[in-house]
Amino acid sequence: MSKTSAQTQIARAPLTRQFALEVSAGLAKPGQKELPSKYLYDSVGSALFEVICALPEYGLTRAEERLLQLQAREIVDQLPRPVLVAELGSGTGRKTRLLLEALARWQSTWYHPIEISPSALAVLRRELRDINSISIVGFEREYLDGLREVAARRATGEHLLVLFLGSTIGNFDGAAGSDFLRDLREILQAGDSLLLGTDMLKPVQTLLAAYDDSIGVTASFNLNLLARINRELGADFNLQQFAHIAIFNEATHSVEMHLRSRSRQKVVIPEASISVQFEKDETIWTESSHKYSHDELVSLAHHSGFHRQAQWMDQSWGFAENLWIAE
Ligand code: AVI
Repeated sequence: MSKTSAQTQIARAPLTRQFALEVSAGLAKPGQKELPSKYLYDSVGSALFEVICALPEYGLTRAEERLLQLQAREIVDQLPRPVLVAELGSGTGRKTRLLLEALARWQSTWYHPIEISPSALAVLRRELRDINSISIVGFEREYLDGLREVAARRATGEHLLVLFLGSTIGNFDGAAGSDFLRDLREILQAGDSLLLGTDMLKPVQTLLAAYDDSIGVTASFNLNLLARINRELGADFNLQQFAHIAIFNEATHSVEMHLRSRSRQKVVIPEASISVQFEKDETIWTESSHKYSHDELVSLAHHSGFHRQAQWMDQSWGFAENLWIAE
């Protein structure tokens, strides 16, 4: 083994350990088994997510791109100056570029993507390096830890703009979304801004098609989580024995992705030191994607300590870009 690969393995060990612990806790849960949705995004899952964004049934990403194409200048013109930009989760940079180019018209800007994946940060640096007047310094951290670092770097009089695009906030389960926004607000100073992308409630049929597309990309994205457990934790999930399902939970206004066991079966996960029994039709809950109403956004802003400055809506899909100011 080369020195570099030995070092990489040592660095990866705690991450694998954490993955094993969370897999074991989720699958040993009494009642509904579950797996954390953040583990959908290894390199295969991230590539599949890119394909999902291009699917005709999944209008969310295109809607947000349309909005930013039309409104980036107007959004940026509402911000206090000078402004420092932090982004939670970096994506491919396509949407961010529109905002940074609009900002570059009137100031040179520090841009800090915060992202736990080093490869995603590297892609972003490459994609955005040609924008004049933008200096990029990324942080390989959990969202709020990274944001604390950015906040600590601001110069006196400089405002902070936090970008949280793509309705990623909708993937926080239950109250975790509003708790997260409250914690985020605590890091900000009054007058700082948050640009929050939110996917809106829409007909159930449209939602179910978006999360269970006709060529099975979302199914592969979901099943890849079991394949990842096989690859990284030595498990023996037979992928043919699980089916992807998407359901709309009327009580929580969320689309849920599950993996349904097609038969009664046992799966062994050596690196997590467990074996798991599945009944026929029992499911593993892998992701929630919350869909927002106007009234909910009003109360979410209020309860997390923000004033709603402006909102831009893509009516054809139902997606909102919300500009909130810390009170
Ligand atoms: C990243 N996130 C906003 C996506 C969503 O729509 O909730 C993840 C996704 N899951 C299945 N399709 C897309």
